[in-house]
Amino acid sequence: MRLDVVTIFPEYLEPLNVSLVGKARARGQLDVHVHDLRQWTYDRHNTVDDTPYGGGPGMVMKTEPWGDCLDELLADGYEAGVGAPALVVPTPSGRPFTQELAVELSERPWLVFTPARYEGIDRRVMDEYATRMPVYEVSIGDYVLAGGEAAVLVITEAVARLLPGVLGNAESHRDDSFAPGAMANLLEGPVYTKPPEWRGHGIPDVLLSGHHGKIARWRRDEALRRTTANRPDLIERCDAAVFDKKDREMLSILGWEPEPGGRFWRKREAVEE
Ligand code: JDK
Repeated sequence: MRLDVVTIFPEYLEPLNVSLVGKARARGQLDVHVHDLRQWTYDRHNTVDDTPYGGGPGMVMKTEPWGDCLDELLADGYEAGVGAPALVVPTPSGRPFTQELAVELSERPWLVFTPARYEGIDRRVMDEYATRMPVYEVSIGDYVLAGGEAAVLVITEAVARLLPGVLGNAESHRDDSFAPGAMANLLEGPVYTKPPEWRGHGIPDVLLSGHHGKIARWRRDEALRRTTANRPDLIERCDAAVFDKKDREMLSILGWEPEPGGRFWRKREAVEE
């Protein structure tokens, strides 16, 4: 897979040389090109921003450097025969970045990222490139970053680990918690390793029992417990059909009640407010 990143802070993308993504690059599984947008400015001050039409606070990134840069690198990739590009634009107003979208992006041969600064990029740039290729405007979460670079690192890491041969067998992602079509999208429970006793904290006995059925049940109960505490929306969203008899027992203990509609509902206890 080829990745191009266009930014005014190329050094912000240095983490792409480290760990999983860095190794995928070194192995030739990822072909990453980071570009400095200011190379496509032609004035003395390398201007990339200007004041917003209609007024208001902040500055907006100008069309011309983005257009000239993207035209050049798209021509370069087409010449190299990379395949169909897609544009990925981090923005707080984008569609949520999910595991499902990570899977979709991982199936494309070529992603071009345009992390912006200031208040974002003049709309006409996305309108122009949307006539030539898929444009994904994505948000990595409901908080406001100072720019799109950190979002590119997040998206790249989530996508790269899905590429064939990037993750070893030991860390296979077949049962990722958020994998689309997972039996139920539950959070994972806690994990433990040696030593068996640390600062007075032991390991739950069941994990030392060697009883695989009981271990699987315990893990599932812990997953239900954690999901209830941290992401009750994931339980509310589940079709009740994904829960077996033992799940239902645990859900009942956790305060969930089955609804006629085939979902679970939990009255929030006053003590949690
Ligand atoms: C790319 C610039 C900063 C700051 C306007 C937005 C409501 C108005 C942009 N998931 C996520 N969070 N943040 C980003 C992201 C921020 C970016 C850029 C991505 C480029 N910024 C910025 C303020 C605004 N403001 C919130 C009020 C827009 C992605």
